[in-house]
Amino acid sequence: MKFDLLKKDAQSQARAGQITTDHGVIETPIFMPVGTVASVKGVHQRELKNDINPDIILGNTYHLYLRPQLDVLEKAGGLHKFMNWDRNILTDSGGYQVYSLSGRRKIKEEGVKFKSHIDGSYHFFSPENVMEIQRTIGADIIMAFDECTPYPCDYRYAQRSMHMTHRWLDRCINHLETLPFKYGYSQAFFPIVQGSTYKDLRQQSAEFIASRNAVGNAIGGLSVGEPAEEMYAMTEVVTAILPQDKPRYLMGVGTPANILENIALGIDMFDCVMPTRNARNGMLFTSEGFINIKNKKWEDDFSPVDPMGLTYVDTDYSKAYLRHLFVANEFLGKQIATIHNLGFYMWLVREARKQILAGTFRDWKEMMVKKVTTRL
Ligand code: PRF
Repeated sequence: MKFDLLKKDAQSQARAGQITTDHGVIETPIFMPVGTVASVKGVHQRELKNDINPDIILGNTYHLYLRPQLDVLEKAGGLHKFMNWDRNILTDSGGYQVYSLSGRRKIKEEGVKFKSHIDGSYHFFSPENVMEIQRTIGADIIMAFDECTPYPCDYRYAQRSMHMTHRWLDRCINHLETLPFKYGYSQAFFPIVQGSTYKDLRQQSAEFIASRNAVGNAIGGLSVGEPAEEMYAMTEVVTAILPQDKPRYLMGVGTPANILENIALGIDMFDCVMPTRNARNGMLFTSEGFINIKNKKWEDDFSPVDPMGLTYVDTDYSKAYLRHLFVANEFLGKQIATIHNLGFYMWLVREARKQILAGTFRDWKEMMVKKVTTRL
């Protein structure tokens, strides 16, 4: 994997860059649509590629390990072939999903014993077996196995957890060295900064992670319920320490405003279920603000879903029609809303990149944050 930093904004920490892997180029800042179980929910790969057009999508180790399971993925020749997606994929390590999804879990130095949310069976994740699992899934970027602390989190717990995440990181690195690539292309490995909402822990963690000299670095443990201002404060502390010449990935973030603010703080990569999950609940993001399409006020509004026309669904359908689909609980409503929201998120990061390259990012960002936080 290669990262070229193309431009640094003069009035903020924002950056425009380019990541190159064996599955192609990723222009940064980037938003990665979430395809948890080898599917971006409700979206055909053809639409994903032709209409939404992301350079990279995300999959989850936790889910794919439980279903369809590794033997199927291995027989398929890896996740790209299995799901018919020939661009980049990143897999999260399960270091977040075991805490947020699995019924019962027990965290020890050795690893985490957890109960499947599907059938209640027990499983064990360690830094070592999670590296093996991610080799078999075969994403282009794979993540360290970490512990994502909850919010709020007392200082002692956050400190102990951070040190364990650091020890787990070295176990991931040592074990990866013994594991060859499986499918003829390489995989980049990103470690994850933790440290909850404590500035000194975040500093320590960022220094530790930077010292391991990985090709890219991630920030975890944020967007777990803390106020946005605390998230931004932590991002700022960490990006000041992480190397400039490596991409920075802020995991599980966020709203359009969160993304813009974190781009301004030097983040290059984002993922979040918000555009897809909220779409299925009838919430649409637009460049003028967000709307609840189920609202009665759209009942006879025959204007396009979004006059910007970022994706074909925006102009092929009216708000009144889309509202009807939601009220009638038709699949098609969720599908249209998902394509729309992903189209908007992709536009947002692409436009941010253009503004960074043009030297106009900060003023544009200030204006956009006001718009995207408006309820229409
Ligand atoms: N760790 C991992 N994945 C994550 C997170 C984390 O802390 C978060 C936190 N927002 C989202 N996804 N491994």
